[in-house]
Amino acid sequence: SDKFPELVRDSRFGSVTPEHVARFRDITGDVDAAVISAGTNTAQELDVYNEDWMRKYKGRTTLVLRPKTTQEVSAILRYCNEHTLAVVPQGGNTGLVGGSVPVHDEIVISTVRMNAVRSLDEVSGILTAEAGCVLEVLDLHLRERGFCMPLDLGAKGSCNIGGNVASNAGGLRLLRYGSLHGTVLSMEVVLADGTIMELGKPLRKDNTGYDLKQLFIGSEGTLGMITAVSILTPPKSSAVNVAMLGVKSFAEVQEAFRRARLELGEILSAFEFFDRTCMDLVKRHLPIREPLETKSPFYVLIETSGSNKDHDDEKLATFLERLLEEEVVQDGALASDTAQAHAMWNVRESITEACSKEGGNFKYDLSVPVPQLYAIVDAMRARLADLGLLRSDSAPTAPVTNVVGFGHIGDGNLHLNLTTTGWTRELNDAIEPFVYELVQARNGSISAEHGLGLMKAPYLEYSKSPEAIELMRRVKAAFDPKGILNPYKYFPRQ
Ligand code: FAD
Ligand code: 2HG
Ligand code: ZN
Repeated sequence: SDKFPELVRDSRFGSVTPEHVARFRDITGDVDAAVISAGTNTAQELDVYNEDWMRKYKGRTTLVLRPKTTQEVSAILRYCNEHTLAVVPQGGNTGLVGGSVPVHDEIVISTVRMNAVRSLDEVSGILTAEAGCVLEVLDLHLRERGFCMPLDLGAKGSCNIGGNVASNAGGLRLLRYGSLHGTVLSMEVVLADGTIMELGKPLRKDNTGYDLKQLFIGSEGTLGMITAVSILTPPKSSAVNVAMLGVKSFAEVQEAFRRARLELGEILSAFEFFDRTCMDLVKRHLPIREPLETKSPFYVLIETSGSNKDHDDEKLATFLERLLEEEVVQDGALASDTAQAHAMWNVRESITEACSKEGGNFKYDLSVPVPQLYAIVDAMRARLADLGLLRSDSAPTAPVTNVVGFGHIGDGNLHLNLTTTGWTRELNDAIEPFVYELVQARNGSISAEHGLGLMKAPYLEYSKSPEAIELMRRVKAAFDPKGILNPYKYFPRQ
């Protein structure tokens, strides 16, 4: 299909036989929920695991295993390794780089049935949960006990904590609580040969040797299966305020950010931006009303979290007044209650879904120095217009219908999205590697948070030196000598 880079199946890998399936049924106690196979289930039931969230990538597995325990994962992997059967670890299957679905007939090992909370230390806030726990379920579990998850993302209703850690998800709270490299304290993993390991300890401090768990954060299923995670969770804030601003230019988005850091200080917990086209798409596809009266070229969403409502209210109101007075912003509104705060967040969190409703999506999540972030969007628009590929009055049938920019300003992370009439090679070649060249020229990262997966594997060299890639290959070989874990992804093809 046009959607895929043409990848030849690696002939070293075995194919699934009825004997293999019978063995997996033994391992999982022959529970119906544990084995989904072509022999027993429909193609649609398999499609759920074969096809990614964007419907851009589709594999051809005939077998999905959904183990319940770490011991089952261990027995499955030991067997797969012995028989050189390739596997894809999968959580909520919300990944955006084609990493969570098979390319050919790799066996999917899903964590969705491993969803127990093992413990919460209510003094330190250390939570230990199995990999298949849904992020939002964990957040609610914690909130009832006075804590919250240190990460939040639009996919929270279906992504799994194991998938979050495997993809080193960033999200909407990173500005405040930092990345998973800081908050994940330990994890339980199963290596390709079935060895179960505890990496690190559920302690704040542990300086005993190489910190091996860090390698698994962002490893995207290439080093082993993560089966449980211990994570440091902060107390939930008793006062949360949200404001939306409308500004005239990207320069003013930056000025608003500079001022927010200065004037909101320790209570600033999120600073997100999106452009006018994002607002239009969200309104077109979802039952959402625009929170501001004036139409602006750019919008900013600010959240503060603290422990003293009156203090935070006053601080945010004063901040907004000053910015309006000085004409840094042209419009602004404070959410007056939780419902309004949710409505404002809803606009920002719905951009991904709105883009997907427009048709095909090409997604790039990039880091470059903040002052140059939006120049990437402008450069992409200019190139596509030059090539006659960008829809406009003079090109009414061109395949690229929108080019939008949004993202986590506080983290220097741009989401560049193109909505298109489909995924063709011509389009792909017009965009890539052009977009990665723009990033490389600014010493940026071609993947700030979504990872490499299948999509960016060929382009790793735009962000990493040949020496670093070679060392990564040696690490991979040490953990997974037969290369059965998530093949075809992550590394450039040799
Ligand atoms: P999957 O998609 O199932 O898997 C992701 C990768 O991890 C795959 O390579 C898979 O093989 C591997 N993997 C999964 N589970 C395991 C495991 N237990 N052990 C080893 N490897 C495993 N990302 C952000 O960073 N920030 C955002 O703000 C954000 N917002 C999003 C909003 C929407 C609406 C959507 C659809 C996606 C968003 N994402 C975001 C993408 C993001 O990476 C994820 O949603 C999430 O972290 C993936 O979790 P998952 O359980 O769905 O993993
Ligand atoms: C977000 O920040 C996610 O909303 C998804 O990382 C970004 O759809 C995207 O490109
Ligand atoms: Zn994001």
